[in-house]
Amino acid sequence: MSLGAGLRAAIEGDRFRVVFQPQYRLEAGRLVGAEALVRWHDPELGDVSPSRFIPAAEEAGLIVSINDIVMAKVLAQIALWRMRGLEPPRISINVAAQQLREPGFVDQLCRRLEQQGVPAGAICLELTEGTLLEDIDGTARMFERLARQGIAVSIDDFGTGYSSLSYLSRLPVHELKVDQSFVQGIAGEAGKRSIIVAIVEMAHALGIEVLAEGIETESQLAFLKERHCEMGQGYLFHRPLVVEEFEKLIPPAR
Ligand code: G
Ligand code: G
Ligand code: MN
Ligand code: NA
Repeated sequence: MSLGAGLRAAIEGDRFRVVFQPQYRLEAGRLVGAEALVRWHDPELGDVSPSRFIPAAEEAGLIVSINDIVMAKVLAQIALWRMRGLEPPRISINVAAQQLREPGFVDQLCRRLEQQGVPAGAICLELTEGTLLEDIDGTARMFERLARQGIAVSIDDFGTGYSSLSYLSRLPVHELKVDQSFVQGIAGEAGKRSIIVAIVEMAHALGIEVLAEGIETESQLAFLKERHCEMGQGYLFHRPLVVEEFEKLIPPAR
């Protein structure tokens, strides 16, 4: 079976699950969020990594459907937590630029939030930088609409794409996610350290917070704290967790 056919069957058969990777404020060590990440177990293919099937889904024109399923699952989960008296931290959801460009995206998202009784501040949308630049004016308009609704936006994999710094000043963005390749180069590569320092300084000059991904060691953490990177996620804290494990980390509501 091809990946594309497998993905179609998985969409039909509701075979996707969502895991949550905790995000921390580095200085205080406090849980401030989580990234929702999709997982796919296929009866024939076994566990397929998103790094394989997300590109395949993009090619097959299925990424919007899959992201939509993830979005629905996350909103339903947040609603369930809130019903049980838990106040989950902000959940970041990966969104394709393609999806953002669909007419009615923001309206539909707001409607779903309302239906589920989930406040806009409970989620954050993660977008990768490359595709946003293709239509900078359209992107700016869309981000402004999201900002008006109180929905935060984060730029994922920052530093790996075109990283035109000037476009950032035109977009209402709340957070930059420093790509893990830079974090993993902290110990050995002066160039990677310099890029992190430059990203943090530039972000702060624009009033944007920074989250580092892929933190695996104490020395990476120490460097990032010293350079005033606000937040982070990575194996040092937790791997992506199934719902039952993640919710144990949510402190009881006051
Ligand atoms: O979780 P993992 O490291 O295997 O993910 C690999 C890549 O797949 C990451 O870049 C991650 O952002 C992406 N990914 C994971 N879940 C989703 C999702 O729900 N939607 C999209 N578009 N990408 C995802
Ligand atoms: O591109 P995106 O930021 O969405 O990718 C997040 C991916 O990175 C997830 O698939 C997650 O499993 C993976 N990841 C998260 N933390 C670490 C880490 O500390 N080390 C490594 N190697 N991968 C990580
Ligand atoms: Mn992401
Ligand atoms: Na990333």
